[in-house]
Amino acid sequence: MTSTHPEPPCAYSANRVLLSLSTETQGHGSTAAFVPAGTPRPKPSSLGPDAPVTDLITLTRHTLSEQRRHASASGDLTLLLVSLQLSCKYVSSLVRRAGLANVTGLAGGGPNIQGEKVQRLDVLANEVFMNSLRTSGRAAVLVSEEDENAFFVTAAPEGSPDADSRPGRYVVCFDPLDGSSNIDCGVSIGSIFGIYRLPEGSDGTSLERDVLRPGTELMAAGYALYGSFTGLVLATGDGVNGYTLDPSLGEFILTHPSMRIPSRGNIYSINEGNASKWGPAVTRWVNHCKFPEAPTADAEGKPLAGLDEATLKVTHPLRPAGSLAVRADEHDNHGTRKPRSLRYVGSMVADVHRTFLHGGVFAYPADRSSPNGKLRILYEVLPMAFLCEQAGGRCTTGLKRALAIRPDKLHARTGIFLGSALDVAEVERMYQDEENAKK
Ligand code: AFP
Repeated sequence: MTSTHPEPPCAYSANRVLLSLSTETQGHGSTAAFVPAGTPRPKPSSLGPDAPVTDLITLTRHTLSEQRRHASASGDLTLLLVSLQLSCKYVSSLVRRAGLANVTGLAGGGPNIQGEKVQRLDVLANEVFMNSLRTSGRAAVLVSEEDENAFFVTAAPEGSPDADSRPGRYVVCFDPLDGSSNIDCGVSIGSIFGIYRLPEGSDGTSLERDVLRPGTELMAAGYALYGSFTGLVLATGDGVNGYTLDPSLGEFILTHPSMRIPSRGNIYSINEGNASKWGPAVTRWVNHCKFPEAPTADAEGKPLAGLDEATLKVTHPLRPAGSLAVRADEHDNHGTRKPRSLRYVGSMVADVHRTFLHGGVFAYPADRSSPNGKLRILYEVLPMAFLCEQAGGRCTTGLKRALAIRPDKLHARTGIFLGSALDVAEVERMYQDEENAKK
């Protein structure tokens, strides 16, 4: 007899992905995931492989099992992650009801510290994160995109509205709702967070010592994506794992273990409306994504025989004149001469998630009108750079490794290129060529 419900409910499907993975290299969607030997594996039901999976690997179970592998772990990070999970689930549920409940539209009260319009959902998401983190007993300092100043968690007196607040040992920098200008049109949005441990001996009261730190000191980072599904992608220093929210259980289930960014991709992602303000390296990179040209120089940058400036003006009209050569190892889309595809959502989480899965480059470069770029270092760039490197990708400002940047203020910004290691290295070479041409 044919069942009218041949597919098990989604919670079980998610773990079925893991059940079917062997320890060999596996295709998962378009991500080739290598599943290391230590990856937990759900036990099949005694009713056989077609029965729902009864052994669910939730995010909390997974972090607890990771914690057991580190003898020095206190369990505090796991508890902090429980608070962050709750925040993401709550924001996800607000987003899902956004068109029905009274949560969309402008909040009123003027622009935020970034000079951007504040949506009602921005305010609610910020309150959700702040409340769950300040009462977690694990957070020392909270930095939010929505708030001008850092919030130093202290134990508040009994009877006060903050009475549940308890300070801990972690600094959490977060963007509670990234891409919020996309809310009203139903486009994917997300939340981003980065976690530092307080330096040894610190009491968690100094902005310079405790908060304004490079991404190389992050101990964990993650993002939640509110799209066609709600996902949470997390790195705690030992690779990157992806979890999918089962709305019926209210649990994030491990579905994408050990995510790896493909080393090359066929997508470039950038706001082309800013083209008139770009410098030569960005213009050159985008032109060659769109109009891959034959090489004019060998892999070392030495001009190919017979190609002089006059000939190149005709054969390579898009090539900037002078020393910016088109080298044999780049620009022709890795030998295919096919233009790359442009994809740009305008929500960093959605653009980065696609880049993690399908490869290519997501870029928000510095330009003439924004010499420091648009994206904020502490709660956008550094967490994403940490995740990217942990997944085998590369993240640069053009000339510097993004993860090594130390912000000089809470809401400092920088330009970035993030994604497939070989594609990002190509952009870096173009920036280097531009620098060399200036000498
Ligand atoms: P909003 O939260 O104001 O929508 O900004 C989103 C964002 O910071 C980031 O998520 C996007 O990548 C970027 O801005 C998009 O910026 P443009 O609209 O200038 O392309």
